[in-house]
Amino acid sequence: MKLDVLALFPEIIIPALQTGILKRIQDIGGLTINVYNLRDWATDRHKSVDDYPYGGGAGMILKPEPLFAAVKTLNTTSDANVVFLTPQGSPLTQSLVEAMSLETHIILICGRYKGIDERVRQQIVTTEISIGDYVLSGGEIAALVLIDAIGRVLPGALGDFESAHEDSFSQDLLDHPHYTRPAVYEGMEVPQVLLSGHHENIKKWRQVEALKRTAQCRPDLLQNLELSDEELNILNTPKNGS
Ligand code: 6GU
Repeated sequence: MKLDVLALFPEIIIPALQTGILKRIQDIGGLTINVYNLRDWATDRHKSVDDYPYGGGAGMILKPEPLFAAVKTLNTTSDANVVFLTPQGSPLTQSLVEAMSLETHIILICGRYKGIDERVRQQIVTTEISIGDYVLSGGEIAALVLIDAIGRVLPGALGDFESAHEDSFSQDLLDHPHYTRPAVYEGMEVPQVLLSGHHENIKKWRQVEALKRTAQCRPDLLQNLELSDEELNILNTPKNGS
């Protein structure tokens, strides 16, 4: 996969791409990331990328010319998914991340200021994504969130032991609790079943805990699920539904 990023502050993004799993996936050739400064496509002698909004009001708007020119340069085969990161976009979810991880060329446009000229949205943007219901000062951090989420599900990014299949959300539930040594820490014990070596029981315990935790912390996630009678039973049993 190739990822081109258009940003006004590339320096926010570049260092994060050189660490951990994002570095590994690039090193093994699973992902090529280029970060560009939108200002390089500015057309006037002041290198301006923004201008005042027609009709007045507070805040500046990203001008159309640099964005049209940049996307024309980068989208050579005209088949890229041109993604605009904006609080007005569709919410980013793990299923959207997984769908995007199958694409071959993504261009990320990081917004700044009040927004972008509507003609850019209509003519060249193919997908609009928000990373949550709050406002960031720019799309760079949102782009990093998206790049990280995509990068880690690409083949080879995670080792066998950290496989993405067991992630939180991989079965539309939050993750179950985890424990490591010692078995007793300051009087607090690790649940006995995890020490039992009984794989079936451990699996069952984890499923129950994931379900309970989801019911407690994110009941909204359960609305979208078809729960089995057994699962409903677990949630309706007072000792479980704690
Ligand atoms: Cl993608 N951009 C900005 N500026 N703010 C956001 C966002 C994106 N997603 C949530 N808030």
